[in-house]
Amino acid sequence: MNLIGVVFLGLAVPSIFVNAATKDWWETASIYQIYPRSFKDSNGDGIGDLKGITEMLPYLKEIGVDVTWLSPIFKSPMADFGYDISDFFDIQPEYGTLQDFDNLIARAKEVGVKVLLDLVPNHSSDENEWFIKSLNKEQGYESFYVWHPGYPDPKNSTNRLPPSNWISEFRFSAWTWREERQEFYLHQFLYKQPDFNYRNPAVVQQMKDIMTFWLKRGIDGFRIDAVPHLFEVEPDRDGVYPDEPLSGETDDPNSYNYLKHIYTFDQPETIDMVYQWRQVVDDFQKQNGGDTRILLTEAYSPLNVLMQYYGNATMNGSHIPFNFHLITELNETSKAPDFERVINEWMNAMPAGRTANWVLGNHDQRRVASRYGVEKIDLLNMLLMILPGVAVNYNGEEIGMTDVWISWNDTVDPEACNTDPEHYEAVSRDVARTPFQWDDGTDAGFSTGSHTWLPIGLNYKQVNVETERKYVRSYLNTYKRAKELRHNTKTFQDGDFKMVAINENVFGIERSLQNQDTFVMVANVGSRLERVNLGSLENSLDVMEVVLSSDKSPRRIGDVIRASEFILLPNEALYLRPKA
Ligand SMILES: *[C@@H]1O[C@H](CO)[C@@H](O)[C@H](O)[C@H]1NC(C)=O
Ligand SMILES: *[C@@H]1O[C@H](CO)[C@@H](O)[C@H](O)[C@H]1NC(C)=O
Ligand SMILES: *[C@@H]1O[C@H](CO)[C@@H](O)[C@H](O)[C@H]1NC(C)=O
Ligand SMILES: *[C@@H]1O[C@H](CO)[C@@H](O)[C@H](O)[C@H]1NC(C)=O
Ligand SMILES: *[C@@H]1O[C@H](CO)[C@@H](O)[C@H](O)[C@H]1NC(C)=O
Ligand SMILES: CC(=O)N[C@H]1CO[C@H](CO)[C@@H](O)[C@@H]1O
Ligand SMILES: [Ca+2]
Ligand SMILES: [Ca+2]
Repeated sequence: MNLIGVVFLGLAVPSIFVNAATKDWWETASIYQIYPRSFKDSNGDGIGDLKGITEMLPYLKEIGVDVTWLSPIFKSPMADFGYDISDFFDIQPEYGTLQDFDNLIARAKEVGVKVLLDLVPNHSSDENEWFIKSLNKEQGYESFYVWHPGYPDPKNSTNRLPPSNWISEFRFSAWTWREERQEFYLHQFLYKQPDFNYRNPAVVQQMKDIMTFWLKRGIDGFRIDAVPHLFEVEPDRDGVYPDEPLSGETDDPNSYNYLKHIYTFDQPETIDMVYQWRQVVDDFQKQNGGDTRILLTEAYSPLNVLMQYYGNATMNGSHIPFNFHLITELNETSKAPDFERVINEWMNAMPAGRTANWVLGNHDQRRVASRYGVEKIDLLNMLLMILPGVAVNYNGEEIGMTDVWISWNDTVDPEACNTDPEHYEAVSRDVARTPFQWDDGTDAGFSTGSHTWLPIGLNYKQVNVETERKYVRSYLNTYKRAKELRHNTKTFQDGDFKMVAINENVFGIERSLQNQDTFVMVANVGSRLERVNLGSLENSLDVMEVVLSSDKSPRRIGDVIRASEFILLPNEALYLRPKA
């Protein structure tokens, strides 16, 4: 061996070693959102619960989930299905007890799945004792929420006008009058969800205490809800809140989109709050040991704002500022250059040393199979698994569940109920919240009861876990196989990333790592046959072997293609590697 060889070897070994040592568990994690009300009902009341989740934890392991986040399970009048919390320290009785929760955590540790809880810091329920105390101006709680007397109505002496023109996300004024206190309170969501006053240090401390309480019960971190809504602009010296300007987007004065939310959304103080919460989880780990506890933050904000969530030179922030661009920027009409642009945009915007993440769906969005079309289910799951960083799925995506049509009578989502029978379908989130489809039996195996809280999807006889386990090329098995590659292949975890639009309809992704197999994903998002040449991806060799193929592909694992010329069918997606 010559000297150069020795030098290279000497450099290469430590760099691989360092790389392996610096990737923390969460940096390549697969995250799976469970909507507890719809996952598994253990007692036949038609509502999912904690015992149901506990029973199904081995399933999460089966499909390669590292960590699950549970939508809120705290005590709540359920005006917004748990996003209106009346007691942050207890479990909603329909879902179980604190004991059931502890059992869930214990079982999750046995199975090897981590658990995150959904922190809803922006607001509580109006039935929360803190709100009642604030309403009565009890000492220490006077300014726990945002109160204002509003203004006399010149046209009607018994009426008061709200402090500003602000509108709730769920329509109508964001201010509601309370006779008891002779003041309005602010609610950026339902009137049942009064906003906390984050300019009050007692509120900030209260939220940190909530976090510590659940960390002590053994959870691995939090998904934090509706972060951009935390702060509103401060009133001026005369106590006046400024009106928001009209957006010009709609004529409907009760619609949230009627205004430009320059005073109630993405206020600069929000970023610092996220950094403070990071400190809470970091401190907890320092004091108690164990794996890193993580923060996921929900914000539908512009890219430059999202990047600040990660942290700055002196402070760390959210481990995972949710990247919703696969939801908000792409859909069934998107072309290959759109995919390339949207995905590379995030990669290029990320500050050095941070971890990418990709969210395919959640409880507030139509299902991915309905947004992109059922023929792209495999393609999108394969895309998610080969992208670098953290992959986030919503329960049901792995089996290809679709939106379920819900009649006006069956509609329960408050965002939809605040509209009318003509308009509810445009905003209803019920369609993606129907019970999980476990098998082809009664209530799709979700429940044994005679009634479920939302109807079961009509396609449950075909689209369910038990049936899909039996077919090699089911959505579920393709998902599992993609997950296995992601988990067990160093290139998927640490490899460099390159994405190109090969033409209008075909994109290619290459993951490569020194001394390891290169993997390529190629996909046709268009509706006709495409003749493909992978030449624009540097490391592809000419003869490649199929490692995984979507349901729309005639190719099987082990089939060989010539990278310089092959045909892709519409919606066909392949994982390839150089043929040994
Ligand atoms: C004046 O305001 C009160 C309280 O909002 C309302 O009940 C009443 O109907 C109003 N009167 C008129 C004439 O609009
Ligand atoms: C990082 O953020 C913190 C909290 O907002 C701020 O105090 C600090 O000045 C920032 N540091 C840099 C280098 O921007
Ligand atoms: C941020 O977190 C990383 C990973 O835990 C750590 O290495 C780094 O020192 C932290 N940075 C700051 C500014 O605290
Ligand atoms: C679908 O995505 C494309 C770009 O990817 C965009 O131009 C178009 O407006 C989107 N359509 C909808 C209905 O969101
Ligand atoms: C909806 O409910 C109303 C009142 O219960 C009933 O009269 C009506 O027939 C129902 N409509 C449908 C489509 O089920
Ligand atoms: C996008 C969004 O608004 N997500 C959640 C934000 O908080 C509200 C109220 O808590 C929830 O209803 C949403 O699901
Ligand atoms: Ca139940
Ligand atoms: Ca707020």
